[in-house]
Amino acid sequence: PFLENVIHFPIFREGQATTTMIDTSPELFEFKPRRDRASKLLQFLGNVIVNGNPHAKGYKPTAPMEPAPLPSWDRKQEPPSGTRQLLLEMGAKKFAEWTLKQKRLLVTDTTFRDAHQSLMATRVRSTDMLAIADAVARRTPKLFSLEMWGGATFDTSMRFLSEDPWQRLKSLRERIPNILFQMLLRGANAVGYTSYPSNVVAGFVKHAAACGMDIFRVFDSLNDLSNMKAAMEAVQDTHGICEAAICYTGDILDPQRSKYSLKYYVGLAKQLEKMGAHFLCIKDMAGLCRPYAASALVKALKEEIGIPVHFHTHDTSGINAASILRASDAGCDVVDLAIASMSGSTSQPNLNSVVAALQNTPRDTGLNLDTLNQFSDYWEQVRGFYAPFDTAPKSGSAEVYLHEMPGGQYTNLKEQAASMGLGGRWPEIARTYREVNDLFGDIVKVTPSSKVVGDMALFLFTRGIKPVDVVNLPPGTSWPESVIDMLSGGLGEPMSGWPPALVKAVLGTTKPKRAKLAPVKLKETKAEVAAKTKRDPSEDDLFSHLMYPSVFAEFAKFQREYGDVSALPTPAFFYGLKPGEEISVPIEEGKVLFIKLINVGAPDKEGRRVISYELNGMPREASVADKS
Ligand code: 3PY
Ligand code: ZN
Repeated sequence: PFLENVIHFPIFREGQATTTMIDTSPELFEFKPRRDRASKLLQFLGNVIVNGNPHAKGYKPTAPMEPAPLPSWDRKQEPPSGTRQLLLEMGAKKFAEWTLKQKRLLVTDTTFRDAHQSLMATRVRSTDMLAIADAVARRTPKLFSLEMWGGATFDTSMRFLSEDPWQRLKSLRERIPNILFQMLLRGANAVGYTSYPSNVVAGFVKHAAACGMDIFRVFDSLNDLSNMKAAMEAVQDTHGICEAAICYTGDILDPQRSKYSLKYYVGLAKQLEKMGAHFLCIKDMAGLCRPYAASALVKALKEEIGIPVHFHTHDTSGINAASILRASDAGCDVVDLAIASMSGSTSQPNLNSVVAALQNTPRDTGLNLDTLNQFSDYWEQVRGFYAPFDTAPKSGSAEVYLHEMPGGQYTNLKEQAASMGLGGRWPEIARTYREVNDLFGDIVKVTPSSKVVGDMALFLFTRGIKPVDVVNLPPGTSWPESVIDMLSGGLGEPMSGWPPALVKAVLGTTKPKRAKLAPVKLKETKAEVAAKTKRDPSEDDLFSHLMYPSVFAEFAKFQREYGDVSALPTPAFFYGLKPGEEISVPIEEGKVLFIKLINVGAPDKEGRRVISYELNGMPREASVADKS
């Protein structure tokens, strides 16, 4: 075991070993018995069975959760060629020209990313996407793209699902080789909530493209285009499509709200086209772009810019399918929609119904409605697995025009308020959120700027301070870190700057100076990651660490203890097994573990329980400390 430890020791593997290595590395003498993959999984399951999954909010299903009905697909058929082949043949610029020539309305399916980010706190696990992936590749090859990565999926997958976001990307890519993959990239904030140095953002983009990402939707949370430059340039150095977004807020049809006018958005779009964007996205993250505003905006953009227009919206108000149809009539090239049972409310409008609406019209999408309805049946059942996280409003609400909260934030902030015992006061919190927006000078609100507004709203609400009174408070109030950082310029500059009276109230008279972030030394960082994770870090590990150092360290520790738990069926992962219940877990191509729970023993003197299983027909046990 000593030699085994030495061979796997990162310093030794990197050829950096010296004679002091043995003296300075006591871990070389730790000879823990190595558990095999199956034992690790049984241990994890045992913990969930005895103590519950700490991320399942204590939810206990009242009835067994049946597997979701998988749509059939022809196993002999290779996936037909699709948009990905076109992109790889033509390159991004020619592919954009091809897009402009299409008569049909092109459709992006957001089910794998924004739909569950907005409805179920981003909790959908890879296994539930992989199960339907073969059917998606063969039965909806006419989709323009699948939005399946980025945004909040990167950290939530490690933080709450204990699975590797890079593996999700690579596994889905293998199963779906024909449809473009799309991700949401927060400009200089990449997939995080803070700014990263340009070389980190560029390295992240390059690695994501190498793992199979095709379309990078780049935005900035204050529409500060200088924050998008490095990410856009990095995408332009890959095979991928640089889709630059203008974040939509306010109402272009409202003369009282003149800050965010049609002219403002067209101006931004023109600059982004000049910066080399291949596509332009209208990113309506809160679902504020009302139907007639959508026609006016798309019409103006189609007249003023020469690249395809991609419309992203949310159905929070309940009326945004109409915005999609108006955008389509105005010549929009591509729209974002979600499979029926994963659509509506804070998610995207209903893909199936929009497809039906356009049948036998010049903009018929060419997608098969029967297939989409089968996909919806699958997702309806899967959605039930995530019941404790499924907290989106049941119906559309025009309240969104007051608070202007992004779809992905709404459920999160509501949960946060509920956990502080403020659930019943939501309408007042929503109003405070709006008042904080006005205090900040009426800003674009999307991750991370929306989070800052939310932090401030809760901060003020819980202290009974009215947002208008902030500028009159005495100096020395301890404001939330995120507010101090944003007003110091940490997220860039909003149009027309921060209100001076607010800056003075929060930061005092010292003028904040922000230095440009120095590039990270990637090679040295890799050595740090090796020391932290006790393994030879991959590029995946490096970028996971750079985005979220402590979340990644926790995740790497989890992996050492339990291995890869991503293939466990979701009900077993969150809620464990009942005696007699059996699951199958495909751990690699051609290798399946059949796990049956036989018995949960009584606690011994130390409070440990023996869990008896059958693993592929043979008895196995795990011993678990009962924490109750
Ligand atoms: C994100 O940044 O995660 C978003 O979905 C913004 O709309
Ligand atoms: Zn969105």
